[in-house]
Amino acid sequence: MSAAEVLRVMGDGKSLEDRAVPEGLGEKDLLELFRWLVILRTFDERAVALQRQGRIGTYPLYWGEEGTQAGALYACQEGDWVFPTYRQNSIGILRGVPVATILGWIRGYGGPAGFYNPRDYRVAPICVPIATHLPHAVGLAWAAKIRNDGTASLAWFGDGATSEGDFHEAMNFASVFKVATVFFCVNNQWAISTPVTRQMATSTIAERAAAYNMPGIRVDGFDPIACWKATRDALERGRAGEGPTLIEAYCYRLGAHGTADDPKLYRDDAETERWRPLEPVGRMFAFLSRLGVLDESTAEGYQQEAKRMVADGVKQLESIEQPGQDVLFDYVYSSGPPWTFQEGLAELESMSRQPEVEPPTPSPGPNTGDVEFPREP
Ligand SMILES: Cc1ncc(C[n+]2csc(CCOP(=O)(O)OP(=O)(O)O)c2C)c(N)n1
Ligand SMILES: [Mg+2]
Repeated sequence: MSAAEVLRVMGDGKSLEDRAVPEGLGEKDLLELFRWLVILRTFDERAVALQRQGRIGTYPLYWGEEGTQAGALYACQEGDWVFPTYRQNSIGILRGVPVATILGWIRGYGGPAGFYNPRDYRVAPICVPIATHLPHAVGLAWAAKIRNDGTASLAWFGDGATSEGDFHEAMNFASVFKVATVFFCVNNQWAISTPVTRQMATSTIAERAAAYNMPGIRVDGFDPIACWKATRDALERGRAGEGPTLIEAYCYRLGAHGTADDPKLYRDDAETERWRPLEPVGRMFAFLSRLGVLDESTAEGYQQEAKRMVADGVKQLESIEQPGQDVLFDYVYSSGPPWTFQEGLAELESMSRQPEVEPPTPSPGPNTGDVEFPREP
């Protein structure tokens, strides 16, 4: 397959044809994968509503990217580590992280209320700095290779992340040392307001793999089955000692960058509407219905289960006593705080006790356009 070809299994019932379900995915798997999509979608929609109600903080929605998450995770073995970004914030739920913990993280809680122990779930901390988790994913797989324990790692990241040095360093190291890392790039074509055409001079992300002598596979990112297949093949390759793979899941960011963003300011709604019919949840439901694997009532059952799961998580979150600001520092220092710590903390506490002071009104002064710089002594 050339880098420009897009691997796709699910058609759209119109111009895109259905292809055969790849070997290794039975009916039970297809249903479970669909169930995962429904859980992710339900969480995402509820989280946006909670943010609007002021019950959680700014939220990076992923509406439409569920297939890139569930499909890739479903291909992993239990012992494999996954490295999410803010965009895959709730992936841990599919590995048993409580819904309330993820919501607590989005609400800004520290400590156990807003954080899970990554080792318990083999889900690395949700990464907000762009691409910084990629070298970590490679390091983990490198350690596994040295131990020869068969563990692989998978890291999701966006199109924008491919412009970071960490992306290059991780790809280079992984390919030189032939570690079992799957670089799963969700090319949703936007990095906040920067379109992918301003991100790179190549026409695909997959072709950039050639620079590291690793395979670059392009899949339909709205097709969870294609995402599963590409990831399964890449993991097999990694476990066989053949090294890393770059997967480009080509799709489109159907929602805003986050709840604090308004994409109307920088892109045309008409383009978004062209991509919307390809979104994975409705499309997989239609595909599985055409195959005779899924019906309305089973899908409805999944939906009800997911709604209950998220509603219980919200209840649990809101029953937790809100932590104080001192938890901010709980996990910062591995060998105790530095000697300046108490002094800094006292200052912070006194600042938060001070009444708010009205800022002085600036005098208008003559507007000559000249800027006065302080003179050197
Ligand atoms: C190192 C770093 N630089 C800048 C930012 C601010 N920032 C947050 S999200 C984002 C865009 C990332 O786009 P992309 O990698 O395509 O991922 P997407 O948000 O589309 O999932 C930027 C620049 C950051 N979080 N970290
Ligand atoms: Mg992006």
